Amino acid sequence: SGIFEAPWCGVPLEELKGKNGFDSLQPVRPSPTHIVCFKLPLIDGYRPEPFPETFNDKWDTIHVRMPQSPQSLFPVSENELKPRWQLVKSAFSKSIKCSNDLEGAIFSYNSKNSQKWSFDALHQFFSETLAPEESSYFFSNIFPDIVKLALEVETAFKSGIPFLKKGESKSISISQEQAGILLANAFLSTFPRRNSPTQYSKYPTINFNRLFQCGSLRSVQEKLKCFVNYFRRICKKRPEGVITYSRRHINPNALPIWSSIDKTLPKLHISSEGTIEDEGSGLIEIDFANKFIGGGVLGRGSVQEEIKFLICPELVVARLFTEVLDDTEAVIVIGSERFNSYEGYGESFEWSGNFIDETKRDRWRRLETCVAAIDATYFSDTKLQYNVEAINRELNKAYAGFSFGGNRGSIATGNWGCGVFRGDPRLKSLIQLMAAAVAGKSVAYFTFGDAKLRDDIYKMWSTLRETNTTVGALWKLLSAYGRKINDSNSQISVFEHIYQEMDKVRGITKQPELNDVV
Ligand code: AR6
Repeated sequence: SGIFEAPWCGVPLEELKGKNGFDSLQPVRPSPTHIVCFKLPLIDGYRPEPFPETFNDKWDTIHVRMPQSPQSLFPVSENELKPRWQLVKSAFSKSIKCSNDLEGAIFSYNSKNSQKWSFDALHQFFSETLAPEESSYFFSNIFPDIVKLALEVETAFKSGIPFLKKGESKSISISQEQAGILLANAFLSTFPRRNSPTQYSKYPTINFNRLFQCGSLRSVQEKLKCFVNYFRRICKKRPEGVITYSRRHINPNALPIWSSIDKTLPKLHISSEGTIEDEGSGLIEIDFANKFIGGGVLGRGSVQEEIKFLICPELVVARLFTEVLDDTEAVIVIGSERFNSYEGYGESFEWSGNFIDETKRDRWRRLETCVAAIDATYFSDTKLQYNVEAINRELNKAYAGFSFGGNRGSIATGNWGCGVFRGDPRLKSLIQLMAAAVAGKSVAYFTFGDAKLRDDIYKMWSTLRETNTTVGALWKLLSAYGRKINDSNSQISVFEHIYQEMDKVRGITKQPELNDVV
């Protein structure tokens, strides 16, 4: 390979861009399955205004319990309950000058249970990570605005935010400003009952107190920089756009019958360089998710999903209302903005400055960005991934994340499920191509530096296209491989198996030649 050789194969990326038709992906129209928390139509030159305007508190199991709810009570002594929101307001009416003050304020309205550890990561951030003048700048200039933002939840959400529950297909649209208000509350850890290990065990954590308690990990300090930069930015200039969060549930009887799909694999761009969020931006970006959306973003992890959520903090809002994902479910977020640049990965993750997102907006003022979260299976025993049940599960999951907005758009993906979750990228690339074929979408695949993987997948894809191998035929090859690998001691790889089987079929259709017979 010469030095001028391109790092990619297949169709050029430009050919896959600009075909998403963002307006039609998920229109912003209020309905029983689409809750819109701002007034429509949006008026040019004005920020979105909250909707509804009349107060209608929702304190039940199908709505987020909001911090300002009068029904949220907190024991101040053995036999006295007080509205918790009053405690929050009074905690922040006092001046907060350092992380100890902040810890004290947050503890004043949180149960003893969530105070088991001290906020060591937070203290380290303000005493070591930031320079003294940066810390004092934060507490005098940024923090008061975060408090102000958080307290606006009273006017910004007068009625409930529904949960996106298991089995539902439902969307929530909020303004970016409302997202900021929710995140400011998460930062101050005001969401009631969300720290209890049992009550909301089917939901991700949302209050930041967990992150503040996350020890002395370098990457946690870098996470705090991401959030502080986000708050600095939105407090200085309130964002004016809107975001749609959707949960998609595919009914079992609406799932593809994989063995009988007669489509062939879709167009592919495959590159060993570039990332989903940079080169893939503008496409449907796949989030290599945890079934608890956002994974360890408010804890210790900093791999693909967490990093995406750190550079686009509005994605973290999905944790507030998204119940743990089931096998045929995905979350789609349209319109989230990127605020941060980064370097490194995992333990070496670092905030590397501000990021100005110049993506244009759709007719509902959403940035034309789309993230589709799908959680792969974690394989402690990697052999199990080749079982037909496991393959079907991943096919259906990918299909849930890819098959929206009609037959257009392209998927930006890569080694989904093949890092922390230990999957085989050669199998997973085929699974994703098969799901994209049924969803009618092209694929941009980033191998994250692995040129051999790029070449292997490209060669396989080319062979399957040239032979017009259908998704159904490929599914049969894969399930035969699953049986072979589990019933025998065969060490053959999935790609070798496919080539061998295809050669056998060719051998049958070909007229046998003399030396073949001998
Ligand atoms: N662009 C393209 N490819 C990437 C990128 C990127 N930005 N980042 C990583 N990769 P992993 P999983 C490649 O381990 O196995 C989280 O905690 C790289 O080759 O993040 O599905 C979630 O919350 C990497 O090894 O995804 C889940 O709990 C591979 O993608 C869990 O991890 C897989 O990235 C999911 O683990």
